[in-house]
Amino acid sequence: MTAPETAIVDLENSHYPPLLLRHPDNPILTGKDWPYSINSVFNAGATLLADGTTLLLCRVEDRRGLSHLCAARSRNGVDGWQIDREPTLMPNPQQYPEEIWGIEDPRITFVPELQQYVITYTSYSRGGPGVSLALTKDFRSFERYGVIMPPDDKDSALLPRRINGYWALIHRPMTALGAHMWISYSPDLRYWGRHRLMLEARRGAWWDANKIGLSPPPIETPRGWLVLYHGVRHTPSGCLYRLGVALFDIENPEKCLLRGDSWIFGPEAHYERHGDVNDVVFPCGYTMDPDGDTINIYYGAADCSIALARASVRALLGWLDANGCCERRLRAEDL
Ligand code: BMA
Repeated sequence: MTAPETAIVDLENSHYPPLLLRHPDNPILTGKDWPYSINSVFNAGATLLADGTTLLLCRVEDRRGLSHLCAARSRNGVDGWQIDREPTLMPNPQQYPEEIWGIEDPRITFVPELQQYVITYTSYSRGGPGVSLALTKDFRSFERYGVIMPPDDKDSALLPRRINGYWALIHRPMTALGAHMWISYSPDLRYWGRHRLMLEARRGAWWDANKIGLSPPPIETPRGWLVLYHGVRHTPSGCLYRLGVALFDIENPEKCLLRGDSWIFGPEAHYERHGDVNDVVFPCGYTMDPDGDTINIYYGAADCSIALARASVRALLGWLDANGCCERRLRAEDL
């Protein structure tokens, strides 16, 4: 039997580098900040508005257990949040029955061609979670396209531009063989096809065995699409949500170039370890600083609050060069 080609951890360097640095003010938003009664706020999409304001589209869970989305705006992306006085986007089950149990986990992509933000979010239907899409120019009025990927599907984001003439959507359907990341294409954002497997959950004891999903929308770099994804480990005391990183070809985003073996960020701080759901870090959005390298990653912590961690794209790529390997080779020997 040949030894697997996974990287052997160099004992001289066995301390994992801190690639994501938590903000000292974490958590930066909690239910106590909200202008109306809620249970919790977490898993927020993020974007920079034209005037430099950071906008978070937060998942807010009420005391029925149902979620809606609410916008919070800040000049510096850390504090001074102006939170909408009322829900910004409510489920509308009369017109969109797939939203009967709420809307969750938005990802925001600004699309220059449309001069609009495209939001993909989970619509929680009787049949399970599906992917819905809405467009907005200002996060005050929204054009809803309804469900674009039927249940059971979630963890979705649109790429900001067409690939070979087609819009590209990353999403995570559940299949009998596991929960893997897929990519699908559309001429008009409504009709989706050419579904391709993009990244597979590993198996066995791996941190990202059986169930993975896209975290924030992919980050476009000169080397390719940098993708942060979450892996879910089932343990006797519950699930552990952690983050991993992979790189995909810029013109052919279903082609994985590098995938890290180790997770790069996991629940450690008190607010990540303890909450409504313990041991969860769940980013749904990032913003890029003017230096073109620093990313501000906004993540839900323990399904109870929103926290911020900063990372360098250059450092993430450097880490992947040192620790990643080609997914296709790994797939053949690992599955
Ligand atoms: C996932 C999603 C997230 C949630 C996480 C942990 O399946 O539903 O919204 O944060 O579980 O509960």
